[in-house]
Amino acid sequence: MKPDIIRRYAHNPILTKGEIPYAVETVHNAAVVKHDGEYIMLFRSHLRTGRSIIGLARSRDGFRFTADPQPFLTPAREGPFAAYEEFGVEDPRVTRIEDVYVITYSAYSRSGVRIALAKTKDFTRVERVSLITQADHRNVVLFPEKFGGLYARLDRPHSEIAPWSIWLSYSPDLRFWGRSELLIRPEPYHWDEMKIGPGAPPFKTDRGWLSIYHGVFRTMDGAVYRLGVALHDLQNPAMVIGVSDSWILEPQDPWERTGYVHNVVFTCGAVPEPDGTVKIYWGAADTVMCVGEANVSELVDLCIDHGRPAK
Ligand code: BMA
Repeated sequence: MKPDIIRRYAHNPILTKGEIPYAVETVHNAAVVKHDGEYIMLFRSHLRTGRSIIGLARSRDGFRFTADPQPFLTPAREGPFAAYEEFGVEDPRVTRIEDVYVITYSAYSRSGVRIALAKTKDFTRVERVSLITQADHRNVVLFPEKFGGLYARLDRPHSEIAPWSIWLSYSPDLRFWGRSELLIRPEPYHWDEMKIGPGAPPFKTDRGWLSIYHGVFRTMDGAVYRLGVALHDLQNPAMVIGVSDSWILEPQDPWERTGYVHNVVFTCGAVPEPDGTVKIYWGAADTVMCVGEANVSELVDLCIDHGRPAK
């Protein structure tokens, strides 16, 4: 049998609700970055109200994490964010831009789901900056570099007319976004035909920006969430060099197949390492956190040699 392209860590799941020092029901969909020699994980947790908050855990090796005593980000109770976070904060992503960590997360309220942007330098103090979409956008991931003087992001607007697709937008200041265009569409009768969305923030390789995204297929038993990869041109992220025809990870382990939502692997973060591997983190069944490793060059090869049309 061909080995899996993502080698699952032998001791998955790496973080579960029993290891969190405050009351939560799940630990999933986490962003991970390296900061000052530590791996910092921002994870989502459901409370018993069914609403979500964001916690923080730390690790020296990227595999064994210890959660901080208090949550990192809970819904704002006052100010301009409060009305849009009343139902919870979900699915954070973190990108280091210059010397600041920029966090994007889903803000849920009776007005729908929007994306909020916050900044931190040290994961101690966090400052909310702006709500950067209207309702019905999710999965905003930022590129760590500017293109022609503009910041860039991938995201996934909600649409009843077209299958939910990956879009690109630009901003001069991380607050105001525009020049939006559709880049990648789900492929009909394919593992990602129902919807796709950006997963981990894109990271640089010698052959392009690698983006790990999620794709959803509808079955008689509900939706199945898997992960795929796409490669964007280094100078022009609007140019999609390739989208892998096949998924790179699907629910397989018991905790990926069964949980709060069955058959889900969902990434919000990946950490490329100096040795040419990447640690990919995923929430399993919306219940626990897992990690696996892949060779970056093999993921890039998949996009180039086994690609399918982007749209
Ligand atoms: C998506 C989001 C994710 C979740 C996934 C599977 O729509 O809500 O946060 O992991 O569904 O339930």
